[in-house]
Amino acid sequence: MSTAVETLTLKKVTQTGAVRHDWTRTEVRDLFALPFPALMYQAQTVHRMNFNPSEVQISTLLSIKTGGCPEDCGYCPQSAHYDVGVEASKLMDVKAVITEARAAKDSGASRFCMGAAWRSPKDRDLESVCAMVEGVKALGMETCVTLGMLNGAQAMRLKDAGLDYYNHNLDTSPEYYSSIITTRTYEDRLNTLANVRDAGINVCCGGIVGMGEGADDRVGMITALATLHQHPESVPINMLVQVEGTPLARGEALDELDFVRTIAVARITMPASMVRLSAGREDMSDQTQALCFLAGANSIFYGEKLLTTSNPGQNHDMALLSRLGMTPMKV
Ligand code: SAM
Ligand code: DTB
Ligand code: SF4
Repeated sequence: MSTAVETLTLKKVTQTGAVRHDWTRTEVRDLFALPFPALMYQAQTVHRMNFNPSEVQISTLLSIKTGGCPEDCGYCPQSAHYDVGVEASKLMDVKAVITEARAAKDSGASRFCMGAAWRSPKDRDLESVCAMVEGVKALGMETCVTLGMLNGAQAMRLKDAGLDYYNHNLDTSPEYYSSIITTRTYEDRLNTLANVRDAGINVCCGGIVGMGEGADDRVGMITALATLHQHPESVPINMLVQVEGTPLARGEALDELDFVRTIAVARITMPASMVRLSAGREDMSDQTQALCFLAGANSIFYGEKLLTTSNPGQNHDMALLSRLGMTPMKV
């Protein structure tokens, strides 16, 4: 891209500081194509207009219902379609969940995210999840759940229980989606997101990078997220964790700089959203993670486990933040 175009794009993004919902694929493609220093400069500029760049929001994840999922998401160790060795479990007991949340709070997490391997929740299970949300909120933590597809009434029920965030990812571009998942559509995903939004719950929605997608699929994914009527308040960008037994276990690893670029473009196009450096940190060097923070990531999952796979240890993460002079964000 020429310097003139570069400067023009920068002006458009940073002079207004505006949150735009009319991003075109061409504009997003142009951002991805910027020379790395120009891209990082734009991302940093936008980041600093909206956030303290030294602060990182910390969320802890707990799998409240593991495995045995009827969906066939090609990346997921919890799908019943693949032989991964993840043992399917029942929905956890409410008290046990609250004990875990208290421990997460004591270790410094401000948000507790509960994930269930469901296509969509049954009404009786939803009542138990609502009790978990109420209990975790009573500890003074923010709550997030990810339970699969929701209808309008289910979203309203979660809102009544006091839920702060619902995680539901678009995962990739509309075009690549059916290569990864066949048991539901992009449209299904968008419908759930609309139900969550209509219920007044904050949206946590992002995707995965490194699933064998093309560069234009990353453009398509970010464009889909950045053109939602309201941007997700939280945008998790996951690096695929290749799990043996899943169809995506043996794909070619992605250039980590392309992952950093994806974070930067998410930051620029969704300037007021929290961008989460999500799954995949264990396979990343501290230096790559530092680049992600420079690119505008300001949230991480903290704790030794994600849902079924491992995450860097808490001591390692605290040491990394300290080496970078960064601090956990208070709620
Ligand atoms: N069943 C619910 C759903 O799919 O919406 C909630 C749980 S699901 C595990 C939440 C998200 O985790 C997925 O949308 C995907 O983005 C992410 N995820 C799952 N497996 C992953 C993997 N191996 N690597 C990176 N991200 C993964
Ligand atoms: C998200 O985007 N990433 C988290 C959370 N939302 C629920 C899940 C990552 C799961 C990684 C694979 C596993 O541990 O099973
Ligand atoms: Fe099930 Fe969610 Fe895993 Fe897909 S990503 S298989 S819906 S748990």
